[in-house]
Amino acid sequence: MCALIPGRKTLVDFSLCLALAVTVAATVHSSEITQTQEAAASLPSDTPKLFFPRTNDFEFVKRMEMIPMRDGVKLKTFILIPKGTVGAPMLLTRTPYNASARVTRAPSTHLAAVVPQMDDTAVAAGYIIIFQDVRGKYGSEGDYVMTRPLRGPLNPTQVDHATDTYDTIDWLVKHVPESNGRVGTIGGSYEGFTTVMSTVHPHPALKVAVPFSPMIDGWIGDDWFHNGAFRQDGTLQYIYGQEAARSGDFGWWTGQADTYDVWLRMGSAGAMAASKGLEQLGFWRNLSAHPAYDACWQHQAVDKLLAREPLKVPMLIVDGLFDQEDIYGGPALYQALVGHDPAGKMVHLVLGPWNHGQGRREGRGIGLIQFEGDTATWFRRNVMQPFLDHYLKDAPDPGTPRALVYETGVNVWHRYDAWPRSAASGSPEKSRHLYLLPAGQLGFTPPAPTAPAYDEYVSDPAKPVPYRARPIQDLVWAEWLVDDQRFAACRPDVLVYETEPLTAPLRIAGEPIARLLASTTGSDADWVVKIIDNWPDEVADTPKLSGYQQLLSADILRGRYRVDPARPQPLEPGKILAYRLRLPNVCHTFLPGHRIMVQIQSTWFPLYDRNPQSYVTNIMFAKPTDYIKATDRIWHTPKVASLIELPVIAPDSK
Ligand code: PG9
Repeated sequence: MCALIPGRKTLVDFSLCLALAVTVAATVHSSEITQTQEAAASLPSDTPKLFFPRTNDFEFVKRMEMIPMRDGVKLKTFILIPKGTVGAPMLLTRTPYNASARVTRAPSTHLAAVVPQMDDTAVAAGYIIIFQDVRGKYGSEGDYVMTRPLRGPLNPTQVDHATDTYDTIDWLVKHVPESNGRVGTIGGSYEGFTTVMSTVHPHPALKVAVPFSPMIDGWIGDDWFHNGAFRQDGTLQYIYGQEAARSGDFGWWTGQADTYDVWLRMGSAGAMAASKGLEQLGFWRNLSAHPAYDACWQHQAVDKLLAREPLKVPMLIVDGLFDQEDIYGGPALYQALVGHDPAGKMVHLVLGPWNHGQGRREGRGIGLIQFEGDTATWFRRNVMQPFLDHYLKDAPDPGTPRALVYETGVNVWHRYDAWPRSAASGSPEKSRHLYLLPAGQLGFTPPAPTAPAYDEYVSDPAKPVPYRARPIQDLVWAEWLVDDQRFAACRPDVLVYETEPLTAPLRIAGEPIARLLASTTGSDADWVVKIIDNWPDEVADTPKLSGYQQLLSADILRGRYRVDPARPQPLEPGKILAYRLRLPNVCHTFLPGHRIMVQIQSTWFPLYDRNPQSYVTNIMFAKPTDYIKATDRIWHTPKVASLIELPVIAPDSK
């Protein structure tokens, strides 16, 4: 900048120049700093506003769209289109579990690998696969409300899952030129619920729906309660994960490995909720304010809501015989709708040998109980896909039966024209009374007049019966509905009744109903009834099954709802009262050498909260002093006989 030449004048010049240079240097330096600071303030993001992945080698195109709903809210939607596709059907799943994750199962170029296994046959058939975040979750705008009720008394807005599906389908048929303009909805559990909701005032392009294990009635027998007993373990964690943040940023924690200890130390569900701050979450506030089957639950009972609507969309309702989360919903929805379908062309029920989710994945067995091959893949290939193709591609009518049910024990599928079997027209099938008898016996003959009148046990809320062998850990949650019940049979607070070893196979198909005549010294009580297949003492081929007490069908009833689920009442201590408990559907053969067993108990912990056994207004907020021991009696005299209505069917019944 300065050409410095030494000399006097030059020196002056030099010093001037030096001063100038210093000034300039200082200026340059400070300007560099300023520039650096400016650069730091605007250091551009490494991440572009829009990224265009190079996916030339993918066998599909993945579009991400924000689809507008009628109220302006946009829902994030992934549309996966096989390359080169023309005139393909669209299969839509609406999820609260992150659509983005749902379409990235594996890091692969193959469509079948990136979408859930549930869609395997649809991918093979060339379908366009679509996943959408429901409003308020993950990438979708709007407010999240747990299993958002239909517009009406519980939902004053103009939008619900039915309208959101309608608006989505309307957009899809106009914006996906590769499609044939026909849509099917599919999904399991919560996604099964949204699938069912899609059929309410459906878009004309919606041609078929396949709900797996849909959540239908959260109070009677699906996720939240069973007959009023609160499914605390799992529900609180679920609400926390779903509602604390839009994107599931908050996860539950405990410092202990066995959830039995965790819940027992905490006391009540309300105390647990308070310890984690759940009062901040809308659904917990709602649920804990409505422990009874009041209008809040009745207006959300999807089977009853749909029964009032015209049946417009053919539905294949799929559930698992051992579904540990939504065992009630599928059969209940089928029973509610089947009357609207005299021709047997619109509503079909599939009951597979599956736990929650297995029908959407692989179904070879649960725990030690094995089935014949991969029953789930077989079902999707041979039943579900032809059903979809018929409605979405004009493929020939595959003649889907009204009910397709897997018979465990002998491991065969049955195509039935009615379910339960006793509902078949002119059916000779009738439930048989299986009596609880003295001395732990179980039989089809009523108790004798001379027999002792009752069996009793002390139910102590301080030492509740675990619902499975401890330690109770989430890892094997999916297997517990076929667990070996020997851990419970040996407890003094569990009554055990069983037949002699059978000399001939005994088939049951339908809904068992427990009819207990019972009394308690408390003013409230829970009654748990478990039907069990007790394997022979020695099973040579599978020694681990020797003497195995395989749970088949079981449920719980909260005594206060005995007369009216909407209006709980204290029980009169000491009085013999009648309880009727519908048990989950069964289709099973007890093989020769096996015994039928029934177990009865009054706690099923910590899955279900403990009944304090002294009547309190809201059990969720019971105080430690409310929990008392009670002596419970099961009566079995000729006049006061406790029994199971067992849906026995003929050996050769087809
Ligand atoms: N069983 C879960 C669920 C369904 C509906 C509401 C809440 C939970 C599920 O697996 O999605």
